[in-house]
Amino acid sequence: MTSATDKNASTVDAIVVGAGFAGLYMTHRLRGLGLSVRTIEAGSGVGGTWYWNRYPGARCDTESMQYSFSFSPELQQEWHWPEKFSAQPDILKYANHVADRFDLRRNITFNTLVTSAVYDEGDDRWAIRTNTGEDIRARFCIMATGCLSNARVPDFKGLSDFKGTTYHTGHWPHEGVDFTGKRVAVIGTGSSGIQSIPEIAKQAAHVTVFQRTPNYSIPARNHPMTPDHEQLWKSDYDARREMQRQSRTGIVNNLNDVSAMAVSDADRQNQYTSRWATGGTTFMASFNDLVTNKESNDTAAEFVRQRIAELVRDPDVAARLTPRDYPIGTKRICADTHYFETFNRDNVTLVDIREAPIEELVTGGIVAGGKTYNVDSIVFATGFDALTGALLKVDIKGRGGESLRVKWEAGPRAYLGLATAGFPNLFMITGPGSPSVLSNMIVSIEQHVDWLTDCIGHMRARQLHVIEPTREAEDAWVEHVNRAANRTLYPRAASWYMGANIPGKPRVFMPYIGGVGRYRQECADIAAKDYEGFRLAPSSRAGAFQAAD
Ligand code: NA7
Repeated sequence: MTSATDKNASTVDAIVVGAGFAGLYMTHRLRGLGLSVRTIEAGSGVGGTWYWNRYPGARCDTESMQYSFSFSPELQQEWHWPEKFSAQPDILKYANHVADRFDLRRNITFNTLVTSAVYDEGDDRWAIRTNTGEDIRARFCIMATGCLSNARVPDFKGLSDFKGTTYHTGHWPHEGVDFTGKRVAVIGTGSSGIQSIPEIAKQAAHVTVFQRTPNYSIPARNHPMTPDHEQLWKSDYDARREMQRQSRTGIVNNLNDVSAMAVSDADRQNQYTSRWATGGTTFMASFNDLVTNKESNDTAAEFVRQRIAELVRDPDVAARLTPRDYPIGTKRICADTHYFETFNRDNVTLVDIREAPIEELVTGGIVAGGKTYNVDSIVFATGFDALTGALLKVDIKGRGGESLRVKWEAGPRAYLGLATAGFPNLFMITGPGSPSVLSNMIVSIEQHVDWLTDCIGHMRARQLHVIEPTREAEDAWVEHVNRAANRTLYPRAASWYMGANIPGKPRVFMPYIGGVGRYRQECADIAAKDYEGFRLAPSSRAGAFQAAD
């Protein structure tokens, strides 16, 4: 019999890949169910995204009181967040606290990568191999590998010729980096670039920012947590958590549930002005149709463009920082602290690589538009192979040796974004086809983990040991996800939601935009109808589930 405390066990009920928030909570719930669990984590500690992304200025753009677990009333009451929007070190501290408080480390093997997972049809188990040469067998294989965890450095010509230091924001050195006196290039102006550029500019001798696409960003207006705000949430946490679960994005954002076109120009301007003054990405909740109606969207986009023109002193630089060719919100909107103002500093230069493309990297720097920019360091804030990248990094083979990489060649296909036909007992937490990155990740993680825990509990109670979606149910779900996306403006942007940042990746809108509340209901309905769209098979032998201690 395998013990839940034995992290060296080679046969377990469930293997969880990843010890970020999804992996931690999944481990906790499976153990609560009495299953033996092994959790395999590439890093040397817990926290996932918040373990890896340690770049200067890294901060969550969902408010702290909402970006935290709800499953333990004690945890949510006792934890104190120091700021309105949490900085990465505080979120990592919280992840570590959760791991300790619920004694999860005893299940986790750190510094280990899962390299392959192969379904053994003879035994109805997954055979998992790690880069340390270990083989583990498990009935359930649960991928808690994160949506933005496969960091990517573009394949620039001459990449290895550069002799200075290079960093990727998603793989930042744990000891930090001192840029004092250095000439630094930052490539990329997504969330990571927008958060790190102001911090790097305070320290470095000079920063040259290489921008491919200008971004819409709203001032975060972060501040220390006020006792009143903390109390407001803590005194009413149950009701507020429920509001999060039923909302569109998993965030209580005071959605102004009216079209931007249904109000007067003055009222519309007041709404934007007030949201801009409050700060944060809930700016997008100013009206209910900003991502579905282009005319409405234009009004919000124009408001932000005007603010950029006010914030940036040099009109040419302001023009280059101004997004014009995609609707606001259709690439992930950013929240910043003095991003646009940073371009007023004497030690910051903007290079628009649409006008002056990066030609190559050379020993001393970057050549763009025929000009050489000599730098000591390059920061790649170039993002991730989002949603599918971390899943497909593992060589996953299902029934008949079918490869997930091959199955998903034309884009991901998953029923509910949770499971995929031909791969029994393989689950993805916040996988493609679920709200995932369009939502407050912790709310979506909890919903998936809870649903899955119920599902596995249901199987155990009925002596069922194999679950797998049907191809028909999966096709219908993928169609539903596509239809939902096509009702919005999202497909109009070349975003990582669409796989557009990776050369050769299929252009498919990957997350489900139907909304967190609606998706939760859809998942609940399917479970209530005896897991409609899934095929469940009985246990081939007695004692299919091992007991944990
Ligand atoms: P993002 O949002 O994917 O941003 C990456 C940035 O890097 C973006 O500005 C890209 O321009 C740019 N990029 C990517 N490839 C290249 C090449 N080849 N040349 C020049 N510039 C390039 O990643 P982040 O890490 O900032 O944020 C990811 C998420 O983490 C964020 O949305 C939050 O959810 C948290 P592009 O826009 O593709 O033209």
